Amino acid sequence: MNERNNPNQVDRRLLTVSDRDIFVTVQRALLVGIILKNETRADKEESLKELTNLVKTAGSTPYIVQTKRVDKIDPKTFIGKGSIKELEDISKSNDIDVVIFDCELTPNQQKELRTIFQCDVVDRTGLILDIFSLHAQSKEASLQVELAMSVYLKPRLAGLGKTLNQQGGGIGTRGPGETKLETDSRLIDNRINKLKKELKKIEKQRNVQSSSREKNNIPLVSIVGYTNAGKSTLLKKLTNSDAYAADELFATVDSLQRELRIKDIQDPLILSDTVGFIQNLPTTLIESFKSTLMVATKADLLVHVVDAATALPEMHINTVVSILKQIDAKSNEIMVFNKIDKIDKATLNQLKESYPQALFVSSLKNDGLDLLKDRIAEEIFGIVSLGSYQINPSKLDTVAKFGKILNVRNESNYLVLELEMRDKLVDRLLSLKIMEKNINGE
Ligand SMILES: Nc1nc2c(ncn2[C@@H]2O[C@H](COP(=O)(O)OP(=O)(O)OP(=O)(O)O)[C@@H](O)[C@H]2O)c(=O)[nH]1
Ligand SMILES: [Mg+2]
Repeated sequence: MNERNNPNQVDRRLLTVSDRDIFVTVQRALLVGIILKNETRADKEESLKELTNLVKTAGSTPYIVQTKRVDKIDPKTFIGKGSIKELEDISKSNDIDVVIFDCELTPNQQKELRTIFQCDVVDRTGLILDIFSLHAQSKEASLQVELAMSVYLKPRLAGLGKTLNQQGGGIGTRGPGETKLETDSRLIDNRINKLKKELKKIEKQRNVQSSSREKNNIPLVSIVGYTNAGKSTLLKKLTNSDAYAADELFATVDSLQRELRIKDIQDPLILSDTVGFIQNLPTTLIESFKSTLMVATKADLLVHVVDAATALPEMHINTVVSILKQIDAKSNEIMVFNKIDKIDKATLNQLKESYPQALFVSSLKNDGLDLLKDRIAEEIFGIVSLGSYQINPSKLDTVAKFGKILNVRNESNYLVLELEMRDKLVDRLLSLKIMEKNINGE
């Protein structure tokens, strides 16, 4: 299992995307949900619940949760004067370390609110970036997060660089892993360019690997879905391998590939796990993680995992569909509702009625996974059908690897085979001229 820093450790208590340097054992967070014009409290409930989980994953304590209605966004402070006064009082009397807004703040709004509250102020994007930075394991993911954070921080640090450098580290200056984030805005551009170059190099290596997979006709199946849906657990169970799974948001920020073997098929498949999606996933992250997300774009098949136990499956599905569109991933998709062990029969039946094409599994309990494997095989290799084909005798072993030979008849210089084989494998062997249709129709 991957080593993961324990967010409960003292030195893990700080949000990285900030320009302050406060050391506290447990960051007490005040969470602010925002209801915009034309939105209802119910609309925002799930988002706020998600924000609470994000804050916990980042290692802070969601101490107080407030919801504010914003009919007209104040360009200077986002929320109106009355709300500011209220939050300021709450923040001071409860010794709040960080105020976290469930929306995107402009750099100026963030700066202004920070001055008013006299504590750290972070928006949803900053919080998500922070979690990505805690969870990045591979070199590529670390560089991608650092790039996203640098792009995010650049306008936020304008004019603050000198002061920060003098403070010498801490929040906002710590990047993923051991990297120290550049805080001098004059130097950020150089760093951004360097990161982009390094990532291009890694992307090139990745392209070499993927073209060798393509040359060898090894199909790629990519698991996609909302964060915490159970993607890594599913990959682990399907391939009997190790993948880090945890009840955290964005537990996986790297892409992981494993070989998947399907009964009766000699050809392996590559199954890939990847970073989860969330509503309002920061565009800077999508940009920076493009090469990781390419795995979904290049896939021959997408396995879209949905948490069956979530309150809003439709919202999760729509979010995933819209991000897949953004990254131009348009392969066929199997929708898989996971965690059915957590829901009652009535809910399960309701989901089955609403999504008749979907599969319903519990990765944890190994329930429904064989059916899923069959469906993957069907999508990739087609259905099994019976046929009669002619081959050169030297090709018998090769053909036997792809299907079940029921009968062999020896003709003067060729063999006639009766065989059961999946459609797409038949097409492949025909196009490679390894076998041809038995024209006598026997
Ligand atoms: N009850 C139940 N829990 C599950 C099931 N599958 C996964 N989980 C749990 O759900 C949590 C998230 O699982 P992961 O596999 O890490 O989810 P993920 O989609 O990879 O999440 P991210 O990488 O964070 O996007 C873990 O605590 C798993 O143990 C399931 O079928 N049933
Ligand atoms: Mg995962």
